[in-house]
Amino acid sequence: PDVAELDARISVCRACPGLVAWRETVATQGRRASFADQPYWGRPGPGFGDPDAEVLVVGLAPAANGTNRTGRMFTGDRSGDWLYAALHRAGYANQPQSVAAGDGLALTGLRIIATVRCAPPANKPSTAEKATCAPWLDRDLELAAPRLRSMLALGSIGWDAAVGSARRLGWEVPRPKPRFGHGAEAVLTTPDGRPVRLVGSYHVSQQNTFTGKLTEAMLDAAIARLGEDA
Ligand code: DU
Ligand code: SF4
Repeated sequence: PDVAELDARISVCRACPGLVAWRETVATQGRRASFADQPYWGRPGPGFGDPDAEVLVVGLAPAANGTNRTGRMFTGDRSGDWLYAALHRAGYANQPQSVAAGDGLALTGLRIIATVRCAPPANKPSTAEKATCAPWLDRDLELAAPRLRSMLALGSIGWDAAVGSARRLGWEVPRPKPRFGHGAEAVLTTPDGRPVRLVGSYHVSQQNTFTGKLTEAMLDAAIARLGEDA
C-alpha cells in the first residue's frame, strides 16, 4: 500500500456514526451562507502533500466549512491561511494560499494529516472518535517512517496522537511521556533506529492567531526546527 491507496481508503471511512452524521448534515443542510452554492465534500479529509515526505504535519480535525467543504486539508478556512502562508515562507509550499483543489498548490517534502479525519461538532472529537481514527494515523506514520525526519504537532491533541501512534508502532518514546507545549520537542526513534523529531506548536486556529497566542514568528520558529537533524 502507498499513501494514495491509504488516502482513498480514508476518504470512504464511516467508522464513527456521529461524525458521519455530522459531516454529512453540515454538507447538505448546514452550509455556511457564503458557500451555499458550492458542493461540499462531506467525507473524511485524506492527507495532502508530498507522498515521499520527510516531514509530517499532524493537525486536529477538518473544519466543518473548511476541509469538509473543499476535501483538502486546511483548505478554505482561516487556519489554512495561516498554515500555508507559513509553509510557503519555509519553502515547503509553492504558493501561500490554499483555495480549493485545482488551485495549483503543491507541497514538497511535507504531508499534512490529522488526528481525526472527519469534521467534529465544535471542533472537539470525543475520546472514542480519536481512538477509532487512530489506526489511520498509525498507517500514515508507518508509511512515512522509512524517510521521516520530523513531525509538527498542531496542538496537544495532535501531539498526544503522534506519541500514541509512535508507541503502538513500537517506536522508542522517551519516558516520562513528552509533554506538549509551543516549541516543545521530543525525539522518537523508529524500529530502524531512525530518530524523528516531534515539534509542538500551538494550533493555527483563530482562537490562537486572533488573540496573539500564536504569532507568525512563533509558527515560523517551530517550522524551522523540522528541517534540522534530530
Ligand atoms: O495527482 P498526484 O500527483 O498524485 O497529486 C495528488 C495531490 O497531492 C495533488 O493535488 C497535489 C498534491 N501533491 C503535492 O502537494 N506534492 C507532491 O509532491 C505531489 C502531490
Ligand atoms: Fe473514519 Fe476517522 Fe472519520 Fe471516524 S473520524 S469516520 S475513523 S475517518
